[in-house]
Amino acid sequence: MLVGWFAVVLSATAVYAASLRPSLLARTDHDRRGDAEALPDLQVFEDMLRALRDMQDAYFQRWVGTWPQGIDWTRAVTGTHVAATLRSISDVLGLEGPDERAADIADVEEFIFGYFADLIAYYFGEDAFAIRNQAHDDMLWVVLGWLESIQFVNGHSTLLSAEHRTWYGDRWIPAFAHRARIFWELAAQGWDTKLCGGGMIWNPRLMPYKNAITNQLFISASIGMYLHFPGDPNSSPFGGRSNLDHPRRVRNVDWRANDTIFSKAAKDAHEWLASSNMTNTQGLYVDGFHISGYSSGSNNTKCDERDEMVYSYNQGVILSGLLGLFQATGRETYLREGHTLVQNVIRATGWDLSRSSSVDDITRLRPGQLPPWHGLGRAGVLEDACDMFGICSQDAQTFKGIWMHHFAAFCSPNALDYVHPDAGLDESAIRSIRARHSGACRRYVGWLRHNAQAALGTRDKEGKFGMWWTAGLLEITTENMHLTPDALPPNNGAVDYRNFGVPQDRVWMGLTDVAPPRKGPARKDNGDGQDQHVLVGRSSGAAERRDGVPSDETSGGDPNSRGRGRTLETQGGGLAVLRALWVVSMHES
Ligand SMILES: *[C@@H]1O[C@H](CO)[C@@H](O)[C@H](O)[C@H]1NC(C)=O
Ligand SMILES: *[C@@H]1O[C@H](CO)[C@@H](O)[C@H](O)[C@H]1NC(C)=O
Ligand SMILES: CC(=O)N[C@H]1CO[C@H](CO)[C@@H](O)[C@@H]1O
Repeated sequence: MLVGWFAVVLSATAVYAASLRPSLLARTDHDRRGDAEALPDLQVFEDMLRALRDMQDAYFQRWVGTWPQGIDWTRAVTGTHVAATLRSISDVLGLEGPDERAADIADVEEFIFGYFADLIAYYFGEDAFAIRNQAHDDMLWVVLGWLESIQFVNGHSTLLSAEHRTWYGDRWIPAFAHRARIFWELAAQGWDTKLCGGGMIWNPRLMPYKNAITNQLFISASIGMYLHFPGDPNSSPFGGRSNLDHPRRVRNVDWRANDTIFSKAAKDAHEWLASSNMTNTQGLYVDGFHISGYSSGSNNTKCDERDEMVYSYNQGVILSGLLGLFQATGRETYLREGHTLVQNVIRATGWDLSRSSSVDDITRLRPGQLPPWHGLGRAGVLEDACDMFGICSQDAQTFKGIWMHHFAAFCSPNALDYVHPDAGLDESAIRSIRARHSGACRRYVGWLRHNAQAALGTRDKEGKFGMWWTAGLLEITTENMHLTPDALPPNNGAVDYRNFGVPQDRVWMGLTDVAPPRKGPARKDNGDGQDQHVLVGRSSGAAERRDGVPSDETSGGDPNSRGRGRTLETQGGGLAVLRALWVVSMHES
């Protein structure tokens, strides 16, 4: 039973493994082999709840209904993490036997409703007016967040009604659905076929840039709308039928559930992205495309000027979209595409799935020595290129958590419970697809556990997670950190605008150049591979906190206190990797 369990987690005074259903307590393969480093599953569950509680205690202000230190899009992502975690907690109740469930619901319900109240407060705290004027990707995070809340509410309501209990959470579905619909509709204006044969424009106020994130978001949000949006008869803010031909409206209809406008948008966007040549030789998505000559009036309309920057989140958001496309169509190729991408990411962290271990022998490293960079990490740990320098911007601090969230959606054990009736799959076909999918997801658990362990190693005395997970695994300090040239991400001319800001130049802004594009962090090698400038992680303007808190330059040996340090966004990342491990490791039991 969870009764004592939840009380103890909430007061955080002790570790107490209550009598959860035995299958939930099932030890993993690692444990059976006696690997002392393996995390017992219940510990993961407790750490996940603790990460949620700490995030809300430290960063959520109830009286304004928001996380004041966030920015609009990172708040939307944070809300998504909260809703997803509530879903995972509710799912535990679903796995319990009827007697235990009945006994536990009352206590768990208090916990759940406490954080669900935060989501309701955030519904009003979210600055919907500001986001209306932001980029198309900013809008789509909002859609994904409220769709996540809708899925949590639906699942939890179903569970409680089976217990003959009324749950008032579902009163909020129309509001959440309305917000999701408004922002999907606004973002859909970014779909453009005049340039590059299709694709979403990132930001209508800059030179045309078609990037991975906006297109992946549009795929995931659109198929999510198709599968989970319950319809929206509320025509605000356009004020009823007289305004139905408002130029920003996609279609003059009431917004209904199961509308193929959404599934068509998702399929078109997926088809365009797949044909856009946006992946590099490692099979990872690069950031996106400009159109050469566009700003000087050439008639070129091709996406032919590629920014080679690789960010973790660009490999993640599409995963929930691919799952949704499978659920809508029954076509297993979407799942295979997702597994290929997941495996490319895992390989690019320097992890060998067949041996379930790091390709580099990390036990032989000298203290502080960084193993080689593999494209999106090292030592088997997911890492963004800015992490090691301590210069990640508020955007970049959010990325790895986003990857984990969408990976968890893709590999959730109940991901394939629902397949749309139009997909035309019979139960035996679904069963064999489920078995293949589950078998593939199970293989990722060792890597995921390794990453969660690294992230847990970054927690400070207050339990706050840092951004550079690798440092938590290898016990890197600013004093002992030692770089060899192969430890550095390549400087291939990519423009790291997420960390350094959009260059004020012709390519991005269509202006006469006023400043040269930033080519990523400065890295002068002083001979022995050590770079003091890099080690201190002195940051550029864009990497400083946008919330006005001065960045902490006195690192005290902890590489995760450099730059912006521990923040709402890094806490969200810690929460997301623990939730991913909790969810995906269910494939082992
Ligand atoms: C894909 O992009 C790469 C990198 O910009 C380029 O070298 C290659 O020629 C492109 N391939 C096609 C088919 O356009
Ligand atoms: C673009 O412009 C060039 C030179 O002005 C011209 O030769 C070419 O036919 C044009 N292409 C298109 C597709 O209009
Ligand atoms: C036939 C069908 O797929 N109906 C779905 C329409 O949308 C609602 C709400 O999302 C679903 O519950 C139905 O299953």
